[in-house]
Amino acid sequence: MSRCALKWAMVCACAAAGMLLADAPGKLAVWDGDQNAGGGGWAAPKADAITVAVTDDGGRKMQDKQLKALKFTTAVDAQTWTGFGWNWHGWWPEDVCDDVSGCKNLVLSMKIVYKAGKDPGALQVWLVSNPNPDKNAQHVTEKINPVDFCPNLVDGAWHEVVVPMSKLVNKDFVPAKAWEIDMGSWADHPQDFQVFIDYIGFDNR
Ligand SMILES: [Ca+2]
Repeated sequence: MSRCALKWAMVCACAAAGMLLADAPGKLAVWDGDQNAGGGGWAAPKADAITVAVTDDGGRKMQDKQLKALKFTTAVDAQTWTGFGWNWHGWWPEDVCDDVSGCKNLVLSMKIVYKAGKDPGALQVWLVSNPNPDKNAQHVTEKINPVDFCPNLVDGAWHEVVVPMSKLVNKDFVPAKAWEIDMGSWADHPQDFQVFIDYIGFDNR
């Protein structure tokens, strides 16, 4: 059993909705919309047209089955920050989390589409660990640009983005208490795009 799987098997105090895939030692899927479909999200800035939702509109197809995905929709003016996040536990109960401390990589299945000339600007992705019980402390990883790990990410097709945890983990984030992923984008130009995320997981490849 890999360390990632072993760690997972040993986690008792940290109740989790994420499932270790039986056929893939060391692979931890925390959200896929289908098998592991819990959670809740946020989107910013606050506007009716800026939303985060679980949808089967735009998700991947597998053997004729339309799979569910997260869909973040945003449209903002030039020089405006926009972003969203998904807490795969829905922020409750207050001590819930997943132990990803033995995992080497964050793995995302993503698709980004945009209106002509309104592409995402400087994308950032980061993880958040459950702050309980020290709620005043920072619990956020380093922010990485997913395009650095997948140069074709904004071409409108599905991509698997593999980010080494070593690029994310810092002194603030607690890998044993992971519970949320966030993404933001800022640009000089207007932005009008959608991010689909079909899978959020961790592995040891
Ligand atoms: Ca899915």
